[in-house]
Amino acid sequence: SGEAAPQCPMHGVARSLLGRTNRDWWPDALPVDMLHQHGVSPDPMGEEYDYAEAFKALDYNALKADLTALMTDSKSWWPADYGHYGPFMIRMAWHAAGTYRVTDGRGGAGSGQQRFEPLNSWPDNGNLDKARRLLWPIKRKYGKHISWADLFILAGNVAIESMGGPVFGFGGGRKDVFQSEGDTFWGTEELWVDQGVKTRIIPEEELELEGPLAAIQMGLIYVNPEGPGGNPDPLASARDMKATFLRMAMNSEETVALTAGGHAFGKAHGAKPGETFGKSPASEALQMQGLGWLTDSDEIGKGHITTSGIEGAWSNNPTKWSGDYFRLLFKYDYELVKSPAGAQQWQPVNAAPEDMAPDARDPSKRVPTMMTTADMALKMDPEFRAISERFHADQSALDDAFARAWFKLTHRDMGPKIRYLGPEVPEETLIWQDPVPAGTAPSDGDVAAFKSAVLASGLSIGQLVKTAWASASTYRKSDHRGGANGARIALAPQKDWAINEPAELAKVLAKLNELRGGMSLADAIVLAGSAAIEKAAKDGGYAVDVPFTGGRGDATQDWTDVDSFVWMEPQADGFRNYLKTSQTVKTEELLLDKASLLGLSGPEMTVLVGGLRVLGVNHGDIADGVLTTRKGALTNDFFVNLLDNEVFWKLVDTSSDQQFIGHDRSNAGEKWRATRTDLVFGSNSQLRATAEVYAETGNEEKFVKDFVKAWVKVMNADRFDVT
Ligand code: HEB
Repeated sequence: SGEAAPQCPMHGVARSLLGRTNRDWWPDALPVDMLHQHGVSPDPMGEEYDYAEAFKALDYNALKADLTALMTDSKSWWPADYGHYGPFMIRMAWHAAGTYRVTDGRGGAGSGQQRFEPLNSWPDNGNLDKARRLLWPIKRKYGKHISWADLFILAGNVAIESMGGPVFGFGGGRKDVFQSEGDTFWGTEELWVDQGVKTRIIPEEELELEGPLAAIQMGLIYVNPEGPGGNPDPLASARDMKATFLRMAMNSEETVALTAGGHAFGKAHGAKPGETFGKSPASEALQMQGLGWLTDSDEIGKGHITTSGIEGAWSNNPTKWSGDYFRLLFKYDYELVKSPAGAQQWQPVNAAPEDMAPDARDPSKRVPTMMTTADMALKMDPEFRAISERFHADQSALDDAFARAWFKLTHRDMGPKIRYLGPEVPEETLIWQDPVPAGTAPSDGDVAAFKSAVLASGLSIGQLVKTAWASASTYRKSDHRGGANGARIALAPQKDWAINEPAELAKVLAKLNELRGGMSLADAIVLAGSAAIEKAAKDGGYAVDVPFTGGRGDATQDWTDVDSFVWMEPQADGFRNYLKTSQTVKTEELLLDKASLLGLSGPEMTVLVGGLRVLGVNHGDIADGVLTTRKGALTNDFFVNLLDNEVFWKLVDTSSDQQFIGHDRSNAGEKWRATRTDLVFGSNSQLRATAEVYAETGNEEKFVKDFVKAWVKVMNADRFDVT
């Protein structure tokens, strides 16, 4: 694909898992989430609310008509530039979706996060509070039938359509959440972009994007429009654009199409110095009612004055889809100038009057157009330039590329196509949707026959459970990718990941293929794991059924986007006691991160780790954490032995903090070995409290039942076809 190979996303300077969080930025914020402890949900819609059902009852055409009317219904409290809110809505939708990062699948438009801190107050989201407020009457009208998250994206689509732009489709189904997502790492820096925080890519200092991040400075969605750290260097800006957009799952062609297509519309705002404006919504006074970036309530009537500090439109036709962006970019030389707010920007030299833009407030006036340093990158960087020249010469190529890239941008975090709702879901299947052909559930007879065959096959309990885990545990709830459906574990790149012990895996898969008959490999992998767990539970003294839901399909290599699966390779998997190389984040934090992406609770994570250890699924079959003498039987031995007062733990050697020996207090002899992800269940008070439950006399059967429940949850995490 010509893109740089992804770097290990957890490399660099030691840091905590979440870096800086809302508590650091707004220590005085009302701690509403103190009401949502101990299983209490902040979601006022309640358990019985089914968004997909509610969406199906939506009058979709009426909603679109209302959105179309909104675009040109300028409100006195925030007048529309050029009498059209379209560009503003596109920027809002783009910023909602543009936080997505393929590294951990987090960010994105999927849950309406732009309503909450930190995103509602990010410098880069300046004044988008007004865009969201403009949508409120429509949100109120359609209520439970349309989520904010869907509305943001649909408003962007309608905006594009209403200005004559190309749209590929819309899928609804983004269910709102009612609190700030607490699991997303936004960075460690103490300052924001508008406070002069350092830029994140500086080759001379060997600085590169840290961890899963996909933005170049704290508080930006992607790159600094004025150039890296404010330096107006288009080539360095191209470098930053490539790095950040790659992590947004966009290649260079998509990056050029999106940027040029987006900037066909609207203007940048920098008519006054930004310091004269108020604080962000989260920092503003109560009476501002969640609006920010205004000097006082009088300011609100004056409309959109300064946001980025850059001033002007990109084209002479800012509310109409056209090729004017590239026409002007290539027709003129651009010189570096300063906006009234003091920002670095580029202006065409000797622009003809007809190539000037209308004034946003006074259509009778013509004003110069501009380009940001990032826009100049599309002309100055040789790779970008070749793409830009092609789009300049072929408008229909730009139409198609923009429409497709916009659709991908706004739907990338929705997972399989089966999750899309509504009348405008495109027929065409796209490779980034990770398509899986529909499967057929095996009959009860086939299930039973396969289970006995697999248990008699000579494959160990550990091998069977490990393979099922390896297959299903790629799932991440952040962007609904991965999982057991499709059996992509048998395809590149997953089959070759170090964590999957490729040679061993190939042997297991060959055997399962031999035994599965007409059953899909994806089903066979899961069913083999279930059969092994039933056997192990019986050997541990408790016969249980592991519920199995068949019907998974097998994906093909051709329809597997290898480049984007590369990002999903686990750098650690505490459930298999695996750590690829030492990371910037503690190994137990990586376990927590993985559990969070799997959608597990603390007890679910705990019971799974304890069970998987004694079943023998450790990577490379290392002995660490196998705190049992009955390996292969499903018992609570891990918890009993971990919490044994007669054992004390010491580092194996002080050159690494990863491995420990458990010594018998009576003779100091070695009894066990363990890693950080084992000992954390004795060390962390909250995890210890849960570990105690599973070690307690009388809870042996509860342990087995809870393990099976959590196991089945992981096996079925991606079954959008049945749930
Ligand atoms: Fe953009 C706007 C930058 C991409 C769409 N942007 C804008 C601005 C700036 C920018 C600075 C201004 C703001 C204010 O208001 O002031 N971008 C940028 C950059 C980038 C981008 C740097 C990367 C390269 N965009 C983009 C995309 C899209 C867009 C991708 C889509 C697709 N934007 C946009 C729009 C606008 C903007 C539509 C306008 C808005 C208004 O008008 O309001």
